[in-house]
Amino acid sequence: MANLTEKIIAQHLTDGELVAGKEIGIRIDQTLTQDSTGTMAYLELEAMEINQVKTKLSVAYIDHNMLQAGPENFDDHLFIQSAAKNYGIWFSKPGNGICHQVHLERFGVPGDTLIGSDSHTPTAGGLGMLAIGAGGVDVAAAMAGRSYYIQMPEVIEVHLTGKLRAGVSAKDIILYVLQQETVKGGVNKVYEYTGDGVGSLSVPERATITNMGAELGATTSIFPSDEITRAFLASMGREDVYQPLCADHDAVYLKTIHVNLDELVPMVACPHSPDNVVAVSQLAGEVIHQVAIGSCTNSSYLDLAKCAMLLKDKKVNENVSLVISPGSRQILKRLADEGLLSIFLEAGARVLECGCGPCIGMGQAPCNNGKSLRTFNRNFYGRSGTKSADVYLVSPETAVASAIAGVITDPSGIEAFAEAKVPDKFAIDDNLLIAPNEEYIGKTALIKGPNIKGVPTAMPPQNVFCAKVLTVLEDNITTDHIMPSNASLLPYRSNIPHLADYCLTPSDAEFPAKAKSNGGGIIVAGENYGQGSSREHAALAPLYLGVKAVIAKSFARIHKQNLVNNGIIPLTFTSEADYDAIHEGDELQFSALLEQIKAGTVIAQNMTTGMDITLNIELGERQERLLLAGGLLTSIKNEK
Ligand code: MIC
Ligand code: SF4
Repeated sequence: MANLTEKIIAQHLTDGELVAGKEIGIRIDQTLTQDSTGTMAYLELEAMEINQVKTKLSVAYIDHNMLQAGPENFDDHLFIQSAAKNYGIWFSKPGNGICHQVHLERFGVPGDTLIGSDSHTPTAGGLGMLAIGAGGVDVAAAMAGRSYYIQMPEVIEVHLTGKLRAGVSAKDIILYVLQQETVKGGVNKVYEYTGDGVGSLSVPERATITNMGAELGATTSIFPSDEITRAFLASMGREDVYQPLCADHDAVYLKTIHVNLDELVPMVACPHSPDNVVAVSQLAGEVIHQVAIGSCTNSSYLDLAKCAMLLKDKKVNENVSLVISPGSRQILKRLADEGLLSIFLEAGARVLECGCGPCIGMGQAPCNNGKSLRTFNRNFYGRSGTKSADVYLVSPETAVASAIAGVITDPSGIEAFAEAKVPDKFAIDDNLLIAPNEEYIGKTALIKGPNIKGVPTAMPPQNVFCAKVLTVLEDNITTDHIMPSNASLLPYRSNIPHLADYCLTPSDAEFPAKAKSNGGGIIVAGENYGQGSSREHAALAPLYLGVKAVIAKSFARIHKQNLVNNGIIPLTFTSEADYDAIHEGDELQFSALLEQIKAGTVIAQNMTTGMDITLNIELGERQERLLLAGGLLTSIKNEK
């Protein structure tokens, strides 16, 4: 009576038991990194002093930092390439495509485990993989052959029945689930998709859904591996890795969410949160300035072919800028071979590189007060590069229909999309993939440009200390708030001293200055602190600034682990009402902290108000050991 998640975890279990809430270790078959988290991950791997990766397969992608406005990004690419060569890792050159799309096409294996230094790694759940996003140092540790640790998740069933109607898309399914579950509903949960509706969705459509499961805060999302999976793998020339996988018929779930695809309508996530979802029809007629189609959520061949079908013999509205970024070169080539690229060009679309591009603010920032419709997964405040812009997340169908009309348009009932078909066979394009070569493994010097600085060293927590509350933040603070990413900051992902000057500035412009003048301190926040990206920079920059602890109502999963990995203490309020009892500038005194961490309850004496605040620290045994040792890297170094 096991569900699919339990089956794959049971096959990979190295530590612990399959009891929800308990910390477990799992063997990792595959890893992926991308460039904006990869520079740190490979510096950390270097510090682990191994000769060669111990996984079945590891891939280093370049897809985020593709704008080369100075030498920094290219220098980082060369560093990652040299690390890939030295450690026996596949290297996907810039221009080859977005890590999650390429991984699905060229490497994903049903039933295997994958961790990636990117929060959207669960995309590969569309193929029946157990794929989880993690901080760079966790991915480095997995490459070094160590187990990956998570809290054994609870599993939620999403039961799909019926079939999507014309103009309604896989994206609308996940937007609907987000509306129900919210951005914090999935913390330490896995969403497992079942029901006869699953059979009507191709692998890239399933991957759209598992991709955006990251926005639920989920550990991952997963689809069964079935004949559709076999057909997808066959189209990629990889049928040999297929195996059928599904939950037992009497599998047990925490709860079931029912989605009737026959009744679903096009949905849109409004600014500034992916769970701020309403029906597209409610916004119909709103004037827009930009439409962007792409990102790891919606850049498959099918997504783009659907758009081309509607654009045929039509023009993009004169007041709209339409940009397209295909998910991989293979997709771009197929669009070109089939004449679909010409449709985009003739309609007036701008075709960008195969990469993350506008999704991570690498170009295409909207105009001031602009309304931008995007097929992406995140619309956090300021992420587009324009603070006054409003970003709406939609399906490719809604995006393209709106680009033509110049206003938000409900694509329900448009039959033209159905002319797009998933191909039986792709012409494989591995030109920009470099395979590991035994000849260079363990013998290649790492090339480090001048912008590549070291990894800040975390220290074990002090038993007694007093520190100032530097800032008090609201609920749902994202990692984009903590460590903003845009075209000017992304080139510094390997330069923490530089990045630290921007830490938390979208929420509190004075934060870096306050942290520096106080010699560090404490962050206080509301619920779901650290949601969003896997970037460990959101812990490394605070570490560099001397942040010792974060006290929040609750934490997002990856960020909490990133804090522990970097020796920053993640504390939660025993009574949420105490959030109101701490103010910026208050002095908090901790006494006998080490014993209290072990006991799971920490007392902070508010020296400014005279009040004692009881805090929880919820860590698995291994997490506790790591924290007390001063983080993962320090603990690995100590072992040596
Ligand atoms: C994102 O979508 O926010 C990113 C950029 O892909 C991040 C990784 C990063 O910050 O480098 C993610 O999702 O983990
Ligand atoms: Fe790239 Fe955007 Fe996907 Fe992150 S969410 S991996 S930035 S495309």
